[in-house]
Amino acid sequence: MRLRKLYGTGYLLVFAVVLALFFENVYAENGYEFWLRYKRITDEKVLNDYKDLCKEIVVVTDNHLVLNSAEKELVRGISEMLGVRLAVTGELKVPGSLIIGTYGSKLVRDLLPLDTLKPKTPDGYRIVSLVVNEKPLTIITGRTDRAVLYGVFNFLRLMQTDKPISRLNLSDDPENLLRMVDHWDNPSGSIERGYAGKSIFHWNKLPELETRYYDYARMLASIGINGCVLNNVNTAKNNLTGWKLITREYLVKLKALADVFRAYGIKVFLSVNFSSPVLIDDLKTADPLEESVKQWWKEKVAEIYSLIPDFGGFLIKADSEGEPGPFSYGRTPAEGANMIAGTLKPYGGLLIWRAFVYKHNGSDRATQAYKIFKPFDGKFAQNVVIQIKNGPIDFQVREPVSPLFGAMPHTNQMLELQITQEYTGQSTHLCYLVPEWKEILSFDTHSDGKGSTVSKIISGEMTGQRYSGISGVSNIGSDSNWTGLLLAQSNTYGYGRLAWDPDLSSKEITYEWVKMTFGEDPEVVKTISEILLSSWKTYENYTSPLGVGIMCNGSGKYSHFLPAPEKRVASSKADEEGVGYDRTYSTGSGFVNQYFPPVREMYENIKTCPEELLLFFHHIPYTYRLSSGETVIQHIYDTHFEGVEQVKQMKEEWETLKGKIDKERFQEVLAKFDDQIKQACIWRDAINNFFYKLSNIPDGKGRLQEASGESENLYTK
Ligand code: GCW
Repeated sequence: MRLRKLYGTGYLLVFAVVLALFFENVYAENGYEFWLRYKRITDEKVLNDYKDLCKEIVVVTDNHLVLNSAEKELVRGISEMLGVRLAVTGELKVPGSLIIGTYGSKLVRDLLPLDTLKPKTPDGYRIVSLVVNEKPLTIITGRTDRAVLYGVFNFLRLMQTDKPISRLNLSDDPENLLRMVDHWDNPSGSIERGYAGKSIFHWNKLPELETRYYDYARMLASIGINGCVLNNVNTAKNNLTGWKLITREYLVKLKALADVFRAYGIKVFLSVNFSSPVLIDDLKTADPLEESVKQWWKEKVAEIYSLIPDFGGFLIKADSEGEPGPFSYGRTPAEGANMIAGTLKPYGGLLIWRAFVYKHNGSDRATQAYKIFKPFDGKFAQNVVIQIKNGPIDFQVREPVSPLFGAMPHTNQMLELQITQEYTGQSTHLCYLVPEWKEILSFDTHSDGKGSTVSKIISGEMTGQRYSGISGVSNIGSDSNWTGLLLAQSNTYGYGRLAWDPDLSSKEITYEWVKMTFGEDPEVVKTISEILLSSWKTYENYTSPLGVGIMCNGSGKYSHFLPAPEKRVASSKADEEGVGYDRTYSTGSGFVNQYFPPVREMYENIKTCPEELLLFFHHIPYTYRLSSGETVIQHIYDTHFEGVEQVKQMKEEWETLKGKIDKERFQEVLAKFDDQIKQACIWRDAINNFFYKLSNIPDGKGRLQEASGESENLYTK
């Protein structure tokens, strides 16, 4: 009133606008917080229910690093979501306490003396609601501090997704022991196949620490990640310097990062070069059977563990794409891996050895990894884990599962997925990969009869192998929203959730992420979830038909982004009559033989081979009729036209969100859809015209002419 009298209403209005602008800027959403946004809960009833159960935090073990992180997160999350200031104490006083601590602590022991739902694994957490002397309490516990941290993140997730937190009785163990993220970051700051800026690891400034390191570790812990490889598997080719990271100069820097990650329950790993003794200390050889070489690794590993006692171990890309390996010395992968693994063993370290090994020798690349590794089943040391890409080629939008899964039952195996979208649209195309990963994980290899799914193999359930799990090539970079394409954060999130629990459904994961990232409005949740869930198939539609595989360009700035089907004839086997790689055993490369029956027979027979993989396994005339009654060529044309329409539709659906989500993120995503439409047209026209030229069969619906006008190649060099 007084203000109005003094200045008149005009001033008040200006004041209000300035204030509004100020708050808008302060609270501008740029994606930095990931899904850990902890927005104030606005529903009064929910807010009050939550407040009654979150009156104070009781931490029952003092001064423990990981538990401190759990406490900090709980305070932060609850204060922000409920708008309250929480007291943190060491003893129980009021109703509505949240108790965090391990089973080992006295209070938890007293409150849960004979807990029948105790988690089975060290990382499994337990959340229980109790009533003691008529007072409601919540206990978040587990066998270890790390488990408590996971429990805290899950408790906060319940609140972020509007779930009740009274009467909780949860016990949740991760399916996989190793839940890792692999960075392909180079010490120089560049990232191989990175599309979100530069590396977040600043080796030139370390050991100086940055807030971003802590925020990154928090994010990883929130989805249950417990291991992180900090550098690229390519360590020396094209003058890369990743091999230097195990020199003293860098180990001190690594120690600083390891300290940050440790507080969030994450072990650090490094990619190392197999010829490190030669590169670093000028040894004459890196032959794994040479005493001097063994001694070198022994001393190096001892040095690393003296600085970082919980160092995770090494990841090695050996004998592959220019990286050296035991083959150079006439030794086997087992001889190479076991020697280095032996030096890590006394410290509990692991040696992760990649199965991505092939040669450009004219033989079917899909067959090679199996031929190289399978003979060594049972020959690898117990702390060696063989890391296998999901498919036999290379992270294509559609590939069959690698036949190595289940083929080495006496060897630790782990699955490698690619979160970064090298072949799936990089930071321009929305391609939500969770539905694809679900298909991979639930694929039945029949390695030990029906039900031998990839997820049961990599969790060790089928084989009883001790070290197993999953790794994902990171999509994180220095962009303010971390992933470049904002919606690609859903891939990071979904990866972590699946690594923890492969049985979660795509829909569940998607809804969680959307709610935490964009809020509770049911229309918003439904619209964004549907967009995400359809995007992988849409991308497949306008890029690569029927599992044909690589259709993109190979090198240069836009490598693996633009279509170049004319350069990929060696793998698509497209000719004037037909298309597809004959990998059958009766007439083709014999790759199908590497699968267990009845999978082998299913792929061998053109009638039982799943149509989405038809061209991966068979060479087929363009006039062959698919189950829809369409010919292969017409199917190619149709899906490519349809794919572009689907992208346009995604954009239209996104537009309905205007005013329902914040302006910044709304606009950012909208602009990306415009780019995606242009790119989808380029793909559609390149693929369709390529097949038209080759087959000379026109589109039955007469669209090819029109289409070529719509795509303008923005990337011509
Ligand atoms: O697909 C290829 C990528 C390379 C990558 C390699 C690998 C790190 O194009 O960039 O190198 O796979 O997985 O080793």
